[in-house]
Amino acid sequence: MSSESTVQVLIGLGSNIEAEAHFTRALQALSKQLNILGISTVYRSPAIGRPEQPEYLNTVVLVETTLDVLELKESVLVPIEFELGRVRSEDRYAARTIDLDIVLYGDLVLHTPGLTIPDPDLGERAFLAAGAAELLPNAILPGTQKPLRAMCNTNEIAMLQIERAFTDTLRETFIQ
Ligand code: PH2
Ligand code: MG
Ligand code: MG
Repeated sequence: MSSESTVQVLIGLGSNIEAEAHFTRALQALSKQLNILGISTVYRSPAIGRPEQPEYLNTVVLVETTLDVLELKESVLVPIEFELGRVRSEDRYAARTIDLDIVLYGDLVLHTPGLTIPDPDLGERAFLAAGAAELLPNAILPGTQKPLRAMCNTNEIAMLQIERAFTDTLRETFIQ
């Protein structure tokens, strides 16, 4: 069931297998189903938990949707991951063609076995906190009274490599 009103949502993208091609394909698929309002800086960083794997590219996108949170995950994000060759394994650190995570969904706070929102990785992963704060610089982290930008650890953000040219290409392609 869809709600009547639109909600602003942050979606985290990650890939460490042919990341540029998979980001482009994922954004093409997302843009057919949602209104893409913004794309954060794309960051390159070592694979957390598996330093022997290829590096990751990560970005965060701001979208607008009328879908409820479970529809967004199950009817949009999971099918795109599947179409793009994502293989689910027991290993939560397995290399991946594309990972699409709901980082924020309006001001929703949700704790279920399958889905936790805001994404708890916001407090752990600099590329997520930086991307989220870049897109919503004045937002409060739902469930807290803290500004979203307070999640950013400036020392860790300084370690991230910025993919300037690819960021610009994605914005030119997908943002009006
Ligand atoms: N996702 C993982 C494991 N490691 N490392 C980086 N740099 N970026 C990710 O998105 C990432 C990761 C699975 O949760
Ligand atoms: Mg993830
Ligand atoms: Mg995921």
